[in-house]
Amino acid sequence: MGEKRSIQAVVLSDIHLGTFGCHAKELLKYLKSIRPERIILNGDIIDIWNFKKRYFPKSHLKVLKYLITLAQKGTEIIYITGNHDELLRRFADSDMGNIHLRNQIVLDFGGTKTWIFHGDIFDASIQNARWLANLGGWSYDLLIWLNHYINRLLAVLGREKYSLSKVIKDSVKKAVKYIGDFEFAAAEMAKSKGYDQVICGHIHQPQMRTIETSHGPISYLNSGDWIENLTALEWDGTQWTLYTYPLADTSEEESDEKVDASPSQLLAQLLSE
Ligand SMILES: [Mn+2]
Repeated sequence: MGEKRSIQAVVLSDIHLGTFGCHAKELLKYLKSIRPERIILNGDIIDIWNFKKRYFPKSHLKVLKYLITLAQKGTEIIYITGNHDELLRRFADSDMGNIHLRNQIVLDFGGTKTWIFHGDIFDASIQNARWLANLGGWSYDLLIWLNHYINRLLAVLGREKYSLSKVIKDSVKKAVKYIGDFEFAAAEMAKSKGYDQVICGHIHQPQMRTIETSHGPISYLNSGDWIENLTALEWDGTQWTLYTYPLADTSEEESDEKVDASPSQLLAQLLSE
């Protein structure tokens, strides 16, 4: 690996360590390519919901170990809780060396007062299925393919054709509406509270844009996720950039050894390092 890129801050969210979809190897590669002064983990980093399934490959553990090593070497890490790691919420505001656990935080970036939180607080107010926002292209293709065979079967049975893709298209429309509603809700709330900028995660939709609210314009940023988009927000001291991990470097299959250990064993292993 060549020179590490020095950056002041990086925001990551929705890594979902402990789930099959998490691109931990790619994330570790990315983390090793940068030298950040401060790392902001904006929720759903460790997927504690899925912890009981005992899926925690070595590559996922390596990410945690690497982050802890960075903290020991002086990198400031702010861990903001999300809904998949909400178990940590009751420990919020605790500090362990350079690691700070928070439910939300307000930071200054070049004179811009920035409110950072995960974003699941809007789930109850936005009326749309959460999973729709994560509908990937591959599942659409799969449904078209499936639809083809369903219709062949229906034809054999002498029944009418059925359009699954129509259902999907409507769902995608709903997903797009959900994303728009979420971004607007975050912008509106942040602006009404007097912030100049808001950074969220949660919807797995990377973004950097200005949103017009009833109180004026506000800068809305979202760091995306490490399931589908493999993105991060980087602050170089002057401006924000949305980093996207190069697709060519993505390994599709996980050839990982599974670590078969209970959460408490894993924790003990981590602490003993
Ligand atoms: Mn979330």
